[in-house]
Amino acid sequence: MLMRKVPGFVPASPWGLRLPQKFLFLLFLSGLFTLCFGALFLLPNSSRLKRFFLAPRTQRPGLEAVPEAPGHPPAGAREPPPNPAPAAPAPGQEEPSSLAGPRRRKGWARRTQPPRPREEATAARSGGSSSSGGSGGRAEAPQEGSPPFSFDFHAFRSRLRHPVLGTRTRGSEEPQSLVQTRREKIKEMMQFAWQSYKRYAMGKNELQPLTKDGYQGNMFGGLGGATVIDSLDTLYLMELKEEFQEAKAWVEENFHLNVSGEASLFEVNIRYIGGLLSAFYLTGEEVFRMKAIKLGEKLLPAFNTPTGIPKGVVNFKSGSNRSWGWTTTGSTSILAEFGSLHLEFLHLSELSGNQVFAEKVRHIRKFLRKIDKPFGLYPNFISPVSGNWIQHHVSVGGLGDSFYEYLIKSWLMSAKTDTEAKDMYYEALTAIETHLVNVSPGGLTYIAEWRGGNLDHKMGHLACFSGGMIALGAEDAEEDKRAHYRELAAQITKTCHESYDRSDTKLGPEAFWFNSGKEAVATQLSESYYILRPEVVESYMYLWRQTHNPVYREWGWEVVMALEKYCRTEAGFAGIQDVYSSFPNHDNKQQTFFLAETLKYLYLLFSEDDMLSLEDWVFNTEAHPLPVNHSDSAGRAGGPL
Ligand code: DMJ
Repeated sequence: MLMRKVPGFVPASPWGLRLPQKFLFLLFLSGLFTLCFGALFLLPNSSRLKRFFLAPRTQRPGLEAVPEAPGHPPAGAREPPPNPAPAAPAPGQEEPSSLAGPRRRKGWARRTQPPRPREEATAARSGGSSSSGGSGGRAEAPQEGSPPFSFDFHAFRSRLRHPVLGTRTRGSEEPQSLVQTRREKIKEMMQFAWQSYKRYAMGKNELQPLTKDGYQGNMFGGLGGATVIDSLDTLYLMELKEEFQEAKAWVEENFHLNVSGEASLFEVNIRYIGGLLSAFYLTGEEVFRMKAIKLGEKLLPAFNTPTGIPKGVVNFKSGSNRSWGWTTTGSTSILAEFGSLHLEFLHLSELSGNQVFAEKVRHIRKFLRKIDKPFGLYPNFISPVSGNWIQHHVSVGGLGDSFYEYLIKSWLMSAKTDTEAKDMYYEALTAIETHLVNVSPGGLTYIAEWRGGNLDHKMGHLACFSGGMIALGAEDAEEDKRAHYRELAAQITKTCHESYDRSDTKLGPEAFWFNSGKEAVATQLSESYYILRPEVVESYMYLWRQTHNPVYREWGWEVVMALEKYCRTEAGFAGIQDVYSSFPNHDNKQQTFFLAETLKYLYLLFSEDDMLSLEDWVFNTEAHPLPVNHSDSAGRAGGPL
């Protein structure tokens, strides 16, 4: 309001306003401002104005001060390694993932997502598919206008409690102890296995050491290099730097995902996705993260079933799925297969920002939680269509094994927050102990197999991982059960050692029985083979870490000696057809899990406990280390884990 000057009147302000008028004017102005600003909140989400005014919060303060990540870089790399800009796809190479993060800026990738409006967050969580698990399909790209996702590798590394490779592995002035000499021997075996593969079979899935060529197989949908992917983290861990660089270069240049065959959901997940995830978490190299996510997307059609329980086989070309033909009526899903996705899929969500992966496995968990279980046991087969159990065959060995493993490891990987997994694990273990665990007349504890109430008094080599699993889970059991579980783990591991010790080669058979006066031995030739499997040395490693009883290192060394004597050939390691023969025939296959698991667990058995500390890492069922979801110092958790 304009005031005329009146003689003798002293204006109340330089603008000539009286006090009440000034008050009214300010009131009007503030009302106008409130109205305009408030209107911004009523605009649609995509409004540019809204984004302009409500600027995204960028990185958390203080991240720049995080010190360099500890660890031991591979040859020619710094740690943390630089962030190479993603290369353009070579001709014939796949396009980048729809979930690909942005080209990384200088320094480590950072979690730069601003808080998002509720409806955008919901869309991202559902990944554009129904949450029932019945729709599957491709994970959605981030919504237009939503900020690009990036993973804060540096912050992740700063939250680890121990250096990845431990504190006492480098530059030690100590004289070579027996333990160090033995560890070096295992490293040499890995080097030999890798170099043989590289020489005769590079890029193929497995080495055939007798014919000195490669084997492609049909389990991986046309993907190649299973041995490369399965070896990455073992090479890194053993500081075989040149070899690691060879493997990494192959992944960068030759690991193509535009394949069109039929693949095993389980095998691709535990070997390829697991191997790539570990390689990323160990090195921060973007190529591993990107390939893991893109491959994870290719697995999603397996979940297109009425129940959301995935089928075992996915067709990479058509996106169709099917069950293994050999299962009952050819339409059955296998507990160990659909129950061993949880760890990797949570990490796929963690590293992509897309919740579709986590939703798929959480749905499986909920489904299994609710469904009736005979005597609390989980049968090995279920219909992904009706959701009913098929047959009542229960086993802690093949077909069931890693389902139980993933329950306790989900609990541990969640930094002990996933109480559902914990409860399911201990309930299942109680049922197993009640119905399956037996002691032989000779005093050997074993886990039998259950067929609708009848027991097969046999244990598969695969079931020998359970000593390690029960030891791992013992510490979080109810207090009055801890000692009992430690003892159970030790007894089962001792039985598995007996199955090795009672053979001529000191290697264990594929299955061993406890009947007709026989104990811990195979009863027929068809079960007498050994294919470089890891489960027994896996349990030695966990039992060693828990007890530091030197017997586990002695037993591990017996295996090393036997591998050298009976499985080493001129061109790599091979399985043997009869562990009870002093001159066994070889099987012409150097399994990928020999490099991923057997040699890794042996190496860890002769290393310090803080190398891949169990406080920081869980091993997937192919022995690929995945990090525990530690909160940062401000209590912020890492994401969906
Ligand atoms: C590996 O591929 C995995 O450990 C899987 O869980 C079952 N066993 C083989 C090795 O024996």
